[in-house]
This record gives sequence, C-alpha cells and structure tokens, in this order.
Amino acid sequence: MESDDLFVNVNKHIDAADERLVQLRDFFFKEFSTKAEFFVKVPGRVNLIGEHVDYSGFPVCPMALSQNILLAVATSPNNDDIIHLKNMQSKYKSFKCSIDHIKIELPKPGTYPGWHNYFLCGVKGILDYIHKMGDYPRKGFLVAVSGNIPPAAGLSSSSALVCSAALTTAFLYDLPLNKTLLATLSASSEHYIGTQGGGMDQAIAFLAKKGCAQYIEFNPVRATPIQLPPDAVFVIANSLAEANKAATSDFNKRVVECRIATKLLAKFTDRPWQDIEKLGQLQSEVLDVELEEFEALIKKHLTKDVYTKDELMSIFHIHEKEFEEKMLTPNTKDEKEFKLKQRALHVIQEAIRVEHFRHVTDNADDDDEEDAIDQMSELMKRSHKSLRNLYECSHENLEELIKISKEFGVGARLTGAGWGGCIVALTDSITTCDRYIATLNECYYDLMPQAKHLEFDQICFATEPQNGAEIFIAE
Ligand code: ADP
Ligand code: NG1
Ligand code: MG
Repeated sequence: MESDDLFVNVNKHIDAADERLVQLRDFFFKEFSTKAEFFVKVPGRVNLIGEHVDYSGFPVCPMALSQNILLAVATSPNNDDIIHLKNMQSKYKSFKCSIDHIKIELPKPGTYPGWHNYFLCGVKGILDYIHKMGDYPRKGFLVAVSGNIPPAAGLSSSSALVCSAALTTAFLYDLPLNKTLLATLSASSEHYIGTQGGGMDQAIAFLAKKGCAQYIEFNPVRATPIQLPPDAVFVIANSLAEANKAATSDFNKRVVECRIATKLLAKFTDRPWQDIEKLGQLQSEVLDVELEEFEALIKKHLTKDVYTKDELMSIFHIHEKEFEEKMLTPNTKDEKEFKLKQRALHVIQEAIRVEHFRHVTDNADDDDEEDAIDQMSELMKRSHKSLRNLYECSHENLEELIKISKEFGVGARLTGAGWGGCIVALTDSITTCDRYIATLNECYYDLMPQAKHLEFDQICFATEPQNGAEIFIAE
C-alpha cells in the first residue's frame, strides 16, 4: 500500500542512512537470532498552543519531532501466540506474554507503570477492535524497541510507544492502515494505563506532515496543516523535572474538574447534564454559542473558587456512589474539592487563543512576518500564564526557564501536560535561536549538576516539523 492522505506510509526499503535503524536491526538479530521483517517509526510531538483542551473537545496545534520510537518486528518463528519485547535501553526490562492474556497493570500511587504496559495498550486496542468484527488467528511476534524521545517530559514518548504498538498489530493482522482510525483507536487504548487524555498525541503521531504544524480537531479526528512563518524557529528546553503522568492523579484531577464544570454549567443552563461530558460539546452542540459567549456563561454561573464534593452532590441531587461513578476516575475517587471556575476559564480562553494563533499563521505574509511572530509569541506567553495561574500545572523549574526566556525576549510556554517536562519557545531567526540556546545553557543548564551527565543537544534544541508514523519493509 502506498502512502496517500489517509493511509500510513509503507516504504519498500529501510533507510540505510538512518544509523539508529541499522543499530536496531542488528540488535534485533542478536537478541532473537532471526531477521526483522519490518520497522515502525512513530514521532514524539511538541504542542505549540492548545494545552489541556483536547479532552474538553477543543482543537490543538502540535507538530511532530525528529525524536521517535523505532520498532523492529518479525512474526514469531515458532508460530506461537507470544509477544516478546526487548528494549535497546537496559533500564527497560524484557517482557513476554500470550496475546490472549494481555494484562495491563495500573500503577500503584506514586509508582511508574512498567514500560511494557504502554506497548500492551496499543496491542489490546487493535485486538479488541478486530475481535468485535469476528474471530482472528492468534499471531505472536518479536519486537525490539529503540527510543530517543525524552521520557516523562511532555513530548509524548508514551503515546509514540502506544501508537507504534497499535500500528505494528494492525499491520500484522492486516487491518487497513487508516490514519484516523489508528489515531482514534490508539487514543482510547492509552486510557488503559489510567490517564484519560484527549487524543492530541495519537492524532499528531499519525497525521503529522513534514514542514508544517497541524490544527487538530476532534470527534471525528481531523488535521489541517498550519504553515508557520518561514523565519520562525521553535526551541524545546527540558526543565529536567520528570513528570510521569500515570504515576499521579494530577492529570485525571484536571479531566474530572473539566467534566464536573461541564455538567454544572449544563445544569445551570437547564440542559440534560447526565449526557454531556465535555465543555466543547456543551458550547458547540448543546448551547450552540460562540467561544466568547461561552466564556461569559462560565463567568456568570461558576462563581465560587472551590466547590466541595458535598455541595456538588446536593446541587446535582445525587448520592456519593453516583457522584463517583458519573464524575470521577478510579484514581480521583477520594477527591473532595474542585476548582471548576479556574479550570473552565483556562480551557475556554486557551481555545480562543488557539483560534487567534491559527488566524495569525493563516494570514501571515512576507511583509508582516515579524508582526506574526510577535503575535504568536504573545499568545504563547498568555497560554503559559494561564497554565500556571488557572490550571496550576507548572513547576518551579519550568518557571525558571520561562523567566530566563522572558528576560531574553522570546515568547515561551510549558508544553504537554506540565508539572515538569519541557517548555517550547518561539524565536524569530536562526541567529536569535542560537543566542537563546546559549543563554539557556549559561543561565540554567550550567547551574544544574544533573545536566552535566546529559548530551546538551538532547535537552535543549531547535526543532522542525516532521512526518507522522511510517513503516519500512526490511530488505
Ligand atoms: P511523556 O508521554 O510526556 O513522555 P509519560 O509519563 O506519559 O510521559 O510516559 C513516559 C513513559 O513512557 C516512561 O516512563 C516509559 O514507561 C515509557 N517510555 C518512553 N520512552 C520509552 C522507550 N524508549 N522505551 C520504553 N518505554 C518508554
Ligand atoms: P503528555 O504531555 O504526553 O502527558 C497529555 C495528554 C494529552 C493532552 C496534554 C495536555 C495523554 C496521552 N496525553 O500529554 O492528550 O491532554 O497532556 O495538553 O494523555
Ligand atoms: Mg504521555
């Protein structure tokens, strides 16, 4: 199958110039004593703007990175039904299980899920889908993994792994490699790990195109290319504070607060709150109002700084069990206080910023490129301020990086879920970019002992938009 707009690109040959691919091919052969049959490549991503809005159904603006997850794969030579996983990094231990006994272990609070669980999410998502269409032959397979996306840094290493597993399974089980189907199935399958993300990471993993960012809409997933001003250079800087999303309830607490805010607004505007889950759904489908009108409704109806579980149960006329079932997730079931006004305001104002960002990029021409970059930078700064103050998902290390960026004069914001991880900054030329990176090195990384053991260009680098997922057939 050749590439077109809808299908994952299946290349006839592996790229022998890609050193990591060649190393992975050799590692695979050494570990499994057989040749890899094909390779899968799925990129990480950086979100330029539109943070914590995807799970409320609003559009986002990510682009794919050159850092990626690579898999080398072969069907099991014994024709058994076992999935064998090996990783080139020894910290990720080998794993195997039967395709019929996939068990995804939810992490205990404060601990990280084993890496193989992310892989199993992708496999399970595809097998469940195939199973619904009828029975299928049990095919085991051998997989070796090489990844260079900094983990737990907001660059979506987890989803690249989930999507690579989903794509591998779909390819082996002869499912049409339709990008939107794979993005949708991968998004819901990553929920098996416990976090209830909105689908941005999996959408860009499949729908990304080299040279442009994407404006991604949801339900159904679709992507429209965003042409960035030619002089714009985006820089990613890792704060080196890790944030493993599945190990805490922070992420799901925000998902839950947005859900309760939606239902409360629905109730206050006399709509059937039981059936409405997302702010975006309430705004566009149910109330059918503009984003600005919706913002005014939030300000009018959600007046309190904190809502307690008891008062919410009383407003909705429901008991504890129903409250937990309808509103909460397993890892937020003991939460007693919710900041609904602040979270909903961030979401709607961020959704408005995304529309402005897109408008600026759509209308930027050569004459006013500088002005376009200024406007984009300003929107990114406001996005960060809102994530810090209203969404409370920043981190002291991120704040330090933002402060240095501000003093240098570039717009920057945290990217990904936050609570650590990376910032993304917008510079107006290669020269500014180089000076900015040198400033970050001097004012931030030079003062961090742990940075001395890391390769600098892996933690702070300029980035250009890359292609989405691909398959390479081994020669
Ligand atoms: P993010 O998606 O922001 O990078 P997450 O906390 O969602 O962060 O996911 C990080 C987890 O993804 C890691 O703890 C690990 O389990 C898994 N992971 C990331 N990269 C790799 C890799 N190269 N090999 C195996 N597992 C990986
Ligand atoms: P990261 O940065 O990968 O943890 C998460 C969610 C996204 C989105 C962003 C915040 C997953 C897999 N990813 O990204 O859907 O909500 O946070 O914008 O849950
Ligand atoms: Mg993740």
